[in-house]
Order: sequence, then structure tokens, then C-alpha cells
Amino acid sequence: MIVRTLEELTGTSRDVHTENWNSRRFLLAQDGMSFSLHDTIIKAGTETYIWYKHHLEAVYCIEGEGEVEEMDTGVAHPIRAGTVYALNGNEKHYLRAKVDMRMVCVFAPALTGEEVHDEDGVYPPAEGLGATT
Ligand code: 9YT
Repeated sequence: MIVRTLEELTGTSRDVHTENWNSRRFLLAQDGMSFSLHDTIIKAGTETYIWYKHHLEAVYCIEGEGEVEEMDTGVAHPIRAGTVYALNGNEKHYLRAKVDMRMVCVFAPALTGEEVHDEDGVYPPAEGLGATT
């Protein structure tokens, strides 16, 4: 059994910071669960372009307020505590936070822990990480 606390992750390599978000990665590929589980803070006032073309992601908002806009349709869905969205079609999207949003995120396949978005909003496929081309 794996038991971890947020306090234990803070300041470690599982605590990933970018300009727009801070992702605390409880479960990663190395934990052998086939999915990864993150507690992520999306910073107030930010807009992030995201395209998880190699992953499925489900996101459960437990604090805060914002919206997710599907790029292909322009449809924007409000997000508040209690809202789930699931990217079951690898949708390109904009994620906007009015105030800090706290999101519980599940990725399949699991992230390895190194990932931040590239210029196309993409996380690389797991086998691409660490490649030395
Ligand atoms: C909700 C979302 O996709 N936020 C970006 C960060 C990502 N969830 C992560 O790596 O934890």
C-alpha cells in the first residue's frame, strides 16, 4: 500500500511549478498504478492552452472558479467546486482560472513526473521522456 501526504510531497521532484500552475503528483508511473493522480493549483488570472494528445485526463475541481473552453467548438464550460471535466477525446482546450482553482487530476497513461507543457500545450508520450536524440 502507498500512503502519502501533501506535506511529504512539498518541495520534492513531485511538486512541479510553472508560471500558471503547481502540480503535486501523488501517484506517478513508477508507482505502478497505470494512472497518475495529482493535486493541482491553477493560478488566479491565468489562461493555459493545453492539448493532451497522448493522455486522457479527468479533472475534479474542489476549490475555486474558472472555465474550460473547447478550442474546436468555442464552447466554454464554467468550473466551480464540484465540477468534473474529462478529456475523453484529447480535446485542445483553454483552461482559465478566475481565482485559484484546486483540481484533482487523473492521467492515463500515468505521467512519469517530469512533464510540463511544451509550446503546443502537449505532454510527451511516456516513452519519449529522457530520450537523448
Ligand atoms: C487541469 C490541468 O490540466 N492542469 C495542468 C497541470 C496538470 N493537471 C498536471 O500536470 O497536474
